[in-house]
Amino acid sequence: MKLLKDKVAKLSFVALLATVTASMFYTPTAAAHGEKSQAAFMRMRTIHWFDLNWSKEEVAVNDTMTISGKFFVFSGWPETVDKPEISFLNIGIPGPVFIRAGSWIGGQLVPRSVSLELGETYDFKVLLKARRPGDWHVHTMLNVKGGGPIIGPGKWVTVTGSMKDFTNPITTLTGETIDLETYNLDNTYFWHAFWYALGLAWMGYWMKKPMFVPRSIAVESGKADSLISGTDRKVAMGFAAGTIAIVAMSMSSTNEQYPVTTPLQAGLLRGIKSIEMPATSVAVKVEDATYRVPGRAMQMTLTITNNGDSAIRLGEFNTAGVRFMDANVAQDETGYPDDLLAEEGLTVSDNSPLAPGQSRTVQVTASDDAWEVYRLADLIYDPDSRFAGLLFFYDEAGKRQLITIDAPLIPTFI
Ligand SMILES: [Cu+2]
Repeated sequence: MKLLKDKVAKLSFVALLATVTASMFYTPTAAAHGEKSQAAFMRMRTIHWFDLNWSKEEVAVNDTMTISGKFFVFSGWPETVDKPEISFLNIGIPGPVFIRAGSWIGGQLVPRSVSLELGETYDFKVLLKARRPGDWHVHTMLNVKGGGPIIGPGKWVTVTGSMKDFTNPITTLTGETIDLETYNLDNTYFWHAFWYALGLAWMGYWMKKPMFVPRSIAVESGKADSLISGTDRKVAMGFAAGTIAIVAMSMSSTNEQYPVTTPLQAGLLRGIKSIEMPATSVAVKVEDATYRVPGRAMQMTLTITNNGDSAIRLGEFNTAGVRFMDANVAQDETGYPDDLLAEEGLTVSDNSPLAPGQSRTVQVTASDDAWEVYRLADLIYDPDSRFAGLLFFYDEAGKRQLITIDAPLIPTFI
């Protein structure tokens, strides 16, 4: 019986070990990092990222790359997300695998939060400097105070080299060049170790003598005063005076060593310049929009009117970072993330050139597995079944027009 028990115990231990080991080596590669789980209507009705460009797909430690593009702040912003009056242009990476060497909106450096306006379009650029080797899914993102993170499309970028080579030099206004990667670390370590040691010394002084039972008895029998001797008082005074002296002296020596210091720079940046979007000559009316549940496509009936002087065709529908394209009209040349790019995902019942002055009602189907993979199909769970997106029309000269659409999106069931 005992033998059997031992065997069972041994086997379960082996099984446990195997499970732990297996789980240690199981690293699924997630292609999205957070955005999939967010409400679909929220992703479709907040920030529209477009014209994104990642300058590199592979970068060595210490080298830089840029992510640039534009974002449109949707006018029909959801009620449950605070308006982007206090927002921060962030980058979605697992820790500082890159450092953000700079970020700009409308040509202005934006190290602080900014104020954005509904209905405006902004251009942005983020300069990243590679720090940790690996394959990283790099997202643009916007943090909205009172709203949360609004995650843009992510693209895989490979960093090569060795992290120990990473440096982050800056030249201060006092003319000194320092490496922010290691600057002041020794000093931080020294002072924390010093004060920690002093705390231990104080405890050590008292711990030399018996600590608990004899002292408890002494206190209970009314002889508490006998526990603290004259020497003890001197040592206590020594610690107290010494601490104050060290604080005062080190404070003044620090002021001597760093005579020019400024407070932390903070505060909202207002007046961020948006892009003047060219006037559009296409009018689009969404007659209805549906999506089948389950399914991986949405259908729209659009009435398109061309008020311009050149014939136009619909090239792209973009919602929540997923780009549905009609390959006959427009192709992506930016290396847009594969999982978000439906190169032939857009079908238009009649996508022949729409002549100036003409109007046409067409059936448009946006179809791709991204609709399911990125859980836009999960709109069925959302409390507001409305969508929004961008339509890109191209005229004969290849000139592009951007139209935003927004309408209820009604599910159909089988
Ligand atoms: Cu990701």
